[in-house]
Amino acid sequence: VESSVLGFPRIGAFRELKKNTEAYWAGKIGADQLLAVGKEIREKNWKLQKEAGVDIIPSNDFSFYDQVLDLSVLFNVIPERYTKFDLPQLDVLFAMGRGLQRKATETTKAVDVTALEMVKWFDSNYHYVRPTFSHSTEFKLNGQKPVDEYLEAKALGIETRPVLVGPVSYLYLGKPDKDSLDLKPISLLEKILPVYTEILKKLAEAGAKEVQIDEPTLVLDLPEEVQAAFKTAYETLAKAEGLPKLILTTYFGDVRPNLPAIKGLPVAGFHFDFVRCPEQLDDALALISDKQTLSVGIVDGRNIWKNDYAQSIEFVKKAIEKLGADNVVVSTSSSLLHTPVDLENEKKLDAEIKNWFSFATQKLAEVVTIAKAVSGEDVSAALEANAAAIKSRKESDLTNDEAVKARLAKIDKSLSTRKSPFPERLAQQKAKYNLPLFPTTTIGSFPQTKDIRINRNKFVKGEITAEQYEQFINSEIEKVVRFQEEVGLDVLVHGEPERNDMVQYFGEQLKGYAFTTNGWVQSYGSRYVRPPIIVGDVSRPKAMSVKESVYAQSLTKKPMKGMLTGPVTCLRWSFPRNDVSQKVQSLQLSLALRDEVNDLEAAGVTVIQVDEPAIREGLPLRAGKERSDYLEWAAESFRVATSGVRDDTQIHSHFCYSDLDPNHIKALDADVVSIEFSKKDDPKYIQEFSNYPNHIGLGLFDIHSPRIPSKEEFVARIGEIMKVYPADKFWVNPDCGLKTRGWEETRASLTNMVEAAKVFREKY
Ligand code: THG
Ligand code: ZN
Repeated sequence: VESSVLGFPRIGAFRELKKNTEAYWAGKIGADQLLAVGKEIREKNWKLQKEAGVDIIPSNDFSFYDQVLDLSVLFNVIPERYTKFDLPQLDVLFAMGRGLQRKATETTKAVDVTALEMVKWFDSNYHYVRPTFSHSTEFKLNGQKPVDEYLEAKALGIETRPVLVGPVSYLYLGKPDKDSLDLKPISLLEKILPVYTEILKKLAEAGAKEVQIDEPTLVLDLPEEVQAAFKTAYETLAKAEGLPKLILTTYFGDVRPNLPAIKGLPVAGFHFDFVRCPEQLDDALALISDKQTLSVGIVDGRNIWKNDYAQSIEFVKKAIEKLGADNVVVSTSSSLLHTPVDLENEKKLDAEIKNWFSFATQKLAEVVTIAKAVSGEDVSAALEANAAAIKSRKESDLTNDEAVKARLAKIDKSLSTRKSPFPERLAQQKAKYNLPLFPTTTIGSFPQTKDIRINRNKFVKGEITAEQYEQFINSEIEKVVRFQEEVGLDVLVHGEPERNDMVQYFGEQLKGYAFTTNGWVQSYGSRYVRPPIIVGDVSRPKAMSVKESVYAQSLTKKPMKGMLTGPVTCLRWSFPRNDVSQKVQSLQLSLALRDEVNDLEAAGVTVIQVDEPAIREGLPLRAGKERSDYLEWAAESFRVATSGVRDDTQIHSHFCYSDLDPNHIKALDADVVSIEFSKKDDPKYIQEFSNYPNHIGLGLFDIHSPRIPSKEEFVARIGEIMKVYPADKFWVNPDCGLKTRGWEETRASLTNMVEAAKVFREKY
């Protein structure tokens, strides 16, 4: 039985890709050097997998930004606005991913272009750049990245299996461009198949026997025409001469409802994610014909827990019994992109806990060991060590806290309901804060400067004292407060200089969590996160944010927002336990946060924002009971965290990605919400949100881009929104936190935003 891996992290064991990509953007290194770093990372990854004994090793899983964006560039799905500056292809790619604004020089034109939309990759914390099609899109091959990388591996003596996102998923995950809103991307299927055929043919000519073709949309509820597209796509490809074998690969969920769409497709095999949905095994086995293989995704690509070998071996054996050893492959459930690179680089983890974990590098050995075990090879030493680790975790005192369990059992309606309904709260809040119409605010974070990072590192390393660090943080907070007063914002924030990533920051202060020093995972482009790990029952030993917020409030008469991350987001952006339900983990977090919210109020910080940016990504991928249950416990968790306060305490919340149904947001009963909105071009989204009963800020500018919108641009956008939106409910704010931006851009953008708000105050 062969072993396979669907994709390996491409960031480098020590974030080499980030460091060099950002150096390239800053003009500090040239394209050649960046390309060389990419090549080095690929080589390391391939060799690592080869040495681990993996039989089927992926190629074209590398990307300088995003694998979906790579495909858009490869297929020439490049809106015209990116091509008119004569940029080199690498810069076109980055411009599409992050926008580009650049003054003219003697040799280059001025460039000013916004980024394409960035969206969550299914229910993960990875983001892809959304393909954007218009009637004028003409598919043709731009270069041959997959072939180049295949040949690069081959030159190293390593045979690989190239990975491509498949045609149906690629189209369905895209959207029409502003100028072609009536276009349904899936209608482009016939037009795109020739370029798929062409690139596949080139791969075969280069020597590739097999290609992993990812169709993860198969785990979604699909409209009929999309279901039908699978047959068209794969029958067309099967008819083409000289293509490699295709392994139709799904992950992140349950394919069963879409089985009719892929039954009998002329592909060489299928891959299913049996970590996420072990229940689909029987149906998967029934689907496979005697000429096809089943790739059994059994090593978790989304979490860091050691695989339970005994369980996995038994599972894979069931597949072998039905299909025979030659037709079964042992694999990761999804790409390992979503896991940190190497557990060996964690020097500070408690040894007992560390022995429960497995990062991408360790997972290579896991697929290999399981494949060997089911092939009858003697791996007894590995099996014994594994069984001991699984047992140690199950029986550990570190995971159980009776006090937390008892408190959880007592959650009831009274704990999850505000004292009065919104209209009464609003009246009291109006009287207390006396804000103007079109109140302006920001989402919470301000630029995380080099100086902040340097001081944080010094503190972590013990090079400065806690007192010196606190003084530094306080001086940063004061800077941010003065800045906001100068710019004229109405509701202020302290800027979060003390936090690296908020989820990591709170995770480090909660009991029941473990955290890494180097466990980075790509979130988008050059931005990575270090998810903390929930290992046991969660509680809050002491206040986590009160000191900074109280200090910030002491500096100003304007309202200061306390800033917290909500329970669902803390859960989603951590590696969760797999031994208790998500609901239990979320509610445990909600109790810890409730204490923090109440402490903030008691300390005089009475505007409190509890962010739930990840609430949308947590939504189960399919409609049904699991989804309705999720919506219920997610909302309940938020309300448990925020309902302990007085009516005149104003609860804010924030969501990245406005794809969330306004009705779902309503169930949280926050007084004011802000959502990411600047890249929503379709007016129907504004319409959708206009019935939201409480107050709302639809994000007015993209914080992922260095681009500065002018006052006129803000006025135009607010004007558009005011055509359907009641003025007395509307808040003026950016899309999201400003931590990834520089100070200059921040000052310019916020000044223009505040000026625009003033225009509307005059008008209404
Ligand atoms: N935190 C976490 N996940 C997230 C976000 C977040 N997912 C969605 C959204 N915000 C966008 N993602 C990111 C991820 C990382 C960063 C910004 C937005 C970021 N990372 C720093 C970097 O790569 O330079 C490292 C941060 C650190 O020092 O810890 O800025 O906010 N969990
Ligand atoms: Zn956000």
